[in-house]
Amino acid sequence: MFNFDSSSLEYFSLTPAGAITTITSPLNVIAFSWKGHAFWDPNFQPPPRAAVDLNGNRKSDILWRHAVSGRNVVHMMDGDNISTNADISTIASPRWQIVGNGDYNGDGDTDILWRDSNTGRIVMHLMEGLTILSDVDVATVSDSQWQIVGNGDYNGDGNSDMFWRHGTSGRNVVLLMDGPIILSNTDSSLIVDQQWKVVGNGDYNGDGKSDVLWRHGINGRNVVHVMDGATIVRNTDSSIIPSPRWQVAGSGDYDGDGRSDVLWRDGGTGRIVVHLMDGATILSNADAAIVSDTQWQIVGNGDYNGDGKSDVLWRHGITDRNVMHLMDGATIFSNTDVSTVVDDQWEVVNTP
Ligand SMILES: [Ca+2]
Ligand SMILES: [Ca+2]
Ligand SMILES: [Ca+2]
Ligand SMILES: [Ca+2]
Repeated sequence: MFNFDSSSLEYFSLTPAGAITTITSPLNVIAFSWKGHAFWDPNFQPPPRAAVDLNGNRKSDILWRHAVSGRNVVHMMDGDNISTNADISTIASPRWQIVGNGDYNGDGDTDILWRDSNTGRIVMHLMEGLTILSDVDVATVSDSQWQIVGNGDYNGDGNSDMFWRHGTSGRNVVLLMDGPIILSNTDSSLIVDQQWKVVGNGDYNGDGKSDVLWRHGINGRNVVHVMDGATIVRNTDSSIIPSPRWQVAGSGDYDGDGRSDVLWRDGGTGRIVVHLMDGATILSNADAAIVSDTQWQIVGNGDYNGDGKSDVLWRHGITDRNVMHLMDGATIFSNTDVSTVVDDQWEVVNTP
């Protein structure tokens, strides 16, 4: 019926009543679309998922928790604009802490993982926008030495998983998840030296599976474990940054090449440096800014404007201003006040 040859591209549109109109398209347009969804574009790639994206529109949102009232509020973001500001739940007991924000069931909407710090009970809230679709027990991990240090998708099946580290034994365990169901629970490594800390979870080599960035608190070695589920495929030194003043303040894909990068901050001078990564290799090392007032803290790394590049959310400890840096690699192309949330008991949830 339709002839999509390269010399005379055609597309059609559907009216609400279903009538089809064919149109011979000019060059360089998407062949046809329906309800905003493009079809027949051989170059079409869905945009990457964004961190902390409760409504699945590929733009990160901001999840706030109030330490006293227990209110949990979402700021749905469209770049530096708050498009929706709404309560999602109230969980008054301060024992309940958010320990993970991942898309555990792979439906595109970020879910919320809670842990009762007394009993170790773990509960998952599967989210759809502002709605808690289900509230399910996952497990009880009563030994509080077990901490979740990562919520990446380590096996690349589209469902976020959990990376646990034990604070005395040094065991590191990957739980592969399907929603609240633990598909597998496997020891990944034993790293007894507690100076080794997980400081980043991202897909540093761009194979669709989250990897783990380790930093040693004394010798300053930074090591990337390229992961395939619980298996360490490669274990490679990336850099040595001995000064403990330098800390990883963010891990996201700041230049949008499909590989996670690392944002460093010197806690003394406030210098911000972005390492664009390819696995353990630092492709580029560029200064982004100097934010010398250490009351400014990075509280979020997500793609808030949906351009495929991670951005940075700052909160000031005294003025309570919240400022967004929209990023393109190490370049801050927009620096805008998002809001002022004056009550210091409000904290941006920023899980590993
Ligand atoms: Ca997974
Ligand atoms: Ca990877
Ligand atoms: Ca990148
Ligand atoms: Ca962005």
